[in-house]
Amino acid sequence: MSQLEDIYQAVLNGDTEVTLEKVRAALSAGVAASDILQTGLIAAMGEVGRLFEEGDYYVPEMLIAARAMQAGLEILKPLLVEAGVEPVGKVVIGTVKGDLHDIGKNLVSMMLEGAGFEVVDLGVDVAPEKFVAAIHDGVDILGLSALLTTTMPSMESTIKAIEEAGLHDRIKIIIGGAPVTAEYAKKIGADGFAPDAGQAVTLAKSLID
Ligand code: B1M
Repeated sequence: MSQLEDIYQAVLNGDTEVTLEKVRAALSAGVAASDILQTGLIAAMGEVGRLFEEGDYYVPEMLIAARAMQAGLEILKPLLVEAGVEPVGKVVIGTVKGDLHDIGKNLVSMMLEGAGFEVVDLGVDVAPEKFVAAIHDGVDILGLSALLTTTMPSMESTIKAIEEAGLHDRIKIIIGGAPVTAEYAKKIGADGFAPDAGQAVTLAKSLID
């Protein structure tokens, strides 16, 4: 089995110790951090989702797989993030109300930090009022993440709350998460959508230029 397959399997088994061991071994053998992320960790979470849909995995299995992935991600973080010297802009980010998924949002935060943005992460299950309260002078971008079709409407209510507070003309709002699309972003009045963490960085940079 290749090193990336070992990592994939360890996450699928929800085995944090083995995930840590295999990620370290792959790095020592010279495997690129980005390959470990995409082909090992992210691919495994995709399979976890598929197994959950098929009824072969339940919430506890999803949760322990997510923990194993996050442990692996912690090792990769310093390698994926090459901190910029001067912040290029400030981003407030969070997973919207009702939604507890944070792996994708954490990845987006990490990549933004790596690209030189200052990031204020409000966490998960963030109510619209909390997003509004976090928009101070100096904030350039608000990032909203949602992984559930049932919490996508929280993105719309958050944008509405930002508009009602008269803050939308001061910031750009970007959204993302597995069920989110560019069409949905347009429909709810967001300024942009990104399908993954890398493209979130490109989008954020283009919006502050
Ligand atoms: Co949940 N879950 N989950 N889950 N979970 C999904 C999302 C699901 C698709 C699984 C499935 O059925 N196949 C399904 C949603 C179905 C739907 O809405 N149509 C689902 C469900 C149903 C649920 C529960 C309702 C299950 C239950 O209780 N019966 C429950 C809801 C809890 C809640 O939130 N209120 C639930 C719970 C959980 C756990 C807690 C067990 C765990 C989360 C742990 C955690 O996050 N700390 C979990 C997990 C792990 C998943 C799957 C398996 C993996 C998600 C993940 O981390 N992916 C997921 C299945 C899947 O997505 N295939 C699933 C890896 C991550 C890197 O990708 O998050 O997509 P992603 O992020 C990407 C992009 O989307 C994008 O960039 C990221 C990096 O490239 N992106 C942005 C994300 N945010 C962005 C923001 C941006 C820009 C880009 O700008 C601001």
